Amino acid sequence: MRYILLLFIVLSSSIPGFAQVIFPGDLNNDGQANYLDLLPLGLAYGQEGPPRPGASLEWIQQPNFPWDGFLPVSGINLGFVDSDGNGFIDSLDIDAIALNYDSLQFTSEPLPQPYLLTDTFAVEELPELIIRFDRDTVAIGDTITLVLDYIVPNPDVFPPTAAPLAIAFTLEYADTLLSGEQTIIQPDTVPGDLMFVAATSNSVEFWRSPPPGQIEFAASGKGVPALANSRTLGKMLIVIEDMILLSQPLPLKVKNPLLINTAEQVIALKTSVSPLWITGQASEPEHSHKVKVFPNPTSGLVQVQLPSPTPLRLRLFSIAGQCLVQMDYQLSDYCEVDLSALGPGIYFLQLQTSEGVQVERVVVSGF
Ligand SMILES: [Ca+2]
Ligand SMILES: [Ca+2]
Repeated sequence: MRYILLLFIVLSSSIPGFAQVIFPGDLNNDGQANYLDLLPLGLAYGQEGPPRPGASLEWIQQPNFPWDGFLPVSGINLGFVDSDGNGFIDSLDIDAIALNYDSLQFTSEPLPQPYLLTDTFAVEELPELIIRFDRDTVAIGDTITLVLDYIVPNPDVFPPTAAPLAIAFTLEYADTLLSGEQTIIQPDTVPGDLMFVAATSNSVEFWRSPPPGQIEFAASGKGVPALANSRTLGKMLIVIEDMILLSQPLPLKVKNPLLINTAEQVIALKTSVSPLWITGQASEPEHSHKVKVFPNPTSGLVQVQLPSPTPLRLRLFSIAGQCLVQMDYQLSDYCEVDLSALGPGIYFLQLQTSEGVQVERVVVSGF
């Protein structure tokens, strides 16, 4: 039995590609299905090879039938890129990325070659990715738009054989600033020459997704240099959660930016967030939810009217902060406080309900 097993191992390692397995969605065979798997798809778009009999999109180990072609720098066999196994590399192969997003596997062999400095296509005027807010003043709860602007200052520096093809980056943010769950990504699908993979903490199909605080984005031409000129890649609609953070530089950063050309060379990319500072705008108080206190000034009785019955704690403080009166109501939308025993002066009426705490300045006038 032991000899048979040994023979099997020798055989399997002696046939090139036999030991390779494919997990659909991990197009670069680096062990994880994610936004970076769009890049090999863009590079190899339109190529054909042997289909994989019995292939499915399920995240299970499936036998790979290596193709003759490899990506020029990473060395990825094109068989991995045909993730649905139909023998064509096209937009349909994105489905496996979405279905299996963030899934991990540990059988990658061989791993893709990393992009090294020698693989860089050097230009003086670097392309730039600008994450641009559509305004500079916001309030809590506002939905604001982040525009993803891609700028090529001088398109002439790129020959057609080495022009920009695909971009990938992650956007990291303080999850107290905005709600990842409410973030909507709208890639620019017109004129349709770009493919996209974009993921927020809840936007990817099924249950797998990036963690909160991270948005992952990739855009690629379909085998042609769709990023040779400036263009808008898309928009992100975000809901502002916290304004306290907006009094400092925005806790929003572009991480791991990657721009590659049609020869799979890396092109250095500048990134920025604009404007870097955003001013918080005080929201108007919602009067309908407010407690009304009247008359004010008063010479004695103060009436308190609430918008709806609620548990209420009423406390009256002197200007020195001493609590003079405390009254608790289980459920009330109206009460009265007699201040006639107090001397003329300024007092603070603190009203605590299930909606929050409101403090009213009350003036007691002389008789
Ligand atoms: Ca991958
Ligand atoms: Ca395919």
